[in-house]
Amino acid sequence: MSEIRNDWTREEIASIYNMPIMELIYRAATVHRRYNDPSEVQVCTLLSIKTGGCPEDCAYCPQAARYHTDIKVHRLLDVEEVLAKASEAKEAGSTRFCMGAAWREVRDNRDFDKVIEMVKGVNAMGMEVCCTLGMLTPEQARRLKEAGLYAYNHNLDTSESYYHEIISTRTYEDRLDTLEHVREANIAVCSGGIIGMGEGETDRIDMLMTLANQPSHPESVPINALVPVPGTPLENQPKVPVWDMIRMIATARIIMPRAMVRLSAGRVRMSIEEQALCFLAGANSIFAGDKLLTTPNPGYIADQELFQTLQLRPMKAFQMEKQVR
Ligand code: SAM
Ligand code: DTB
Ligand code: SF4
Repeated sequence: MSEIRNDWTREEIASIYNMPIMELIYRAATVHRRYNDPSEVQVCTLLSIKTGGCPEDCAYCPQAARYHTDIKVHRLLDVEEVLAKASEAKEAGSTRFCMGAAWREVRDNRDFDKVIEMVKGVNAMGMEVCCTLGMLTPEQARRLKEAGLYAYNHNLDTSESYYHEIISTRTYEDRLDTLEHVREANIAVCSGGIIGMGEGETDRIDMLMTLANQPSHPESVPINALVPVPGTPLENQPKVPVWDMIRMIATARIIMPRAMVRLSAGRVRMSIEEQALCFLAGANSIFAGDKLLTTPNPGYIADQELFQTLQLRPMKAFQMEKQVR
């Protein structure tokens, strides 16, 4: 049941997702142990290098210019400032540093030149460097790779059929095209989604199917619980039940056994016990630091307690390179 496959059917994934929860956690934990060291968790730090003012209309996003949210908008940070933050993150134990920009797509301008310098600088510190900058052309992906980019985050967010309910300013096909450009440049793909946006179970299953049936599995799969931000169209969405997060994580783990499954946005509303169930179900990566891009995240102290209580160890950098598929 747990070999690496890219031909999962909707029915197979649905029957995994809907398994009795105890059985599901047990099966996912079993797959996790076969392919990964369950005591290791990758610690990544996020930094918003350009915040707000985005022309897109993603219904969940506080950074879309058209919604009135209470965020501190700023233009692209300077290279030195970003490298100083990366060095702080390294000191605090992060092995991956991910820089996010509120762009629809990358443009070939001076800002992109600056991002290239940031990538070179973080790479030189010995951290895995990741970016999430919106859509990329094949040439831009190659340029990032040359600068030392390790991974690129570009989420599918939801199923193809629910996508237009959430975003109207681009298509699912646009997303898949960028993922292809990233893959072809030999950059590790980081792609996942968000739950709690009013989608149905079949949308969640379809999204996982699309991810698992890519030509190769994403190296990492972030599972985000919607952080409802006042001023966005999804501000009143109810909290995602932890059991739904566990089902998503466990299913992702079973169908993509070697991927880093990241317990991403939403940890701030979860107890240590709830997060423990997510790790048991196969999550092996988190974002650390008191801020995600614009919203709160458990801080350093809380996560130290989490690691100590659960007796987990932060993973070393570049461990996945051994397993290039
Ligand atoms: N602009 C680029 C893009 O959209 O690809 C990169 C930055 S964007 C903020 C990165 C990801 O953050 C989105 O794809 C989405 O999955 C996640 N995200 C944004 N707002 C969120 C929220 N309120 N709750 C959970 N995840 C969110
Ligand atoms: C991902 O899947 N989650 C992170 C990262 N990739 C870029 C972003 C979460 C953002 C949550 C909302 C915010 O802080 O602005
Ligand atoms: Fe812009 Fe990305 Fe936010 Fe969409 S998710 S509005 S593209 S920053």
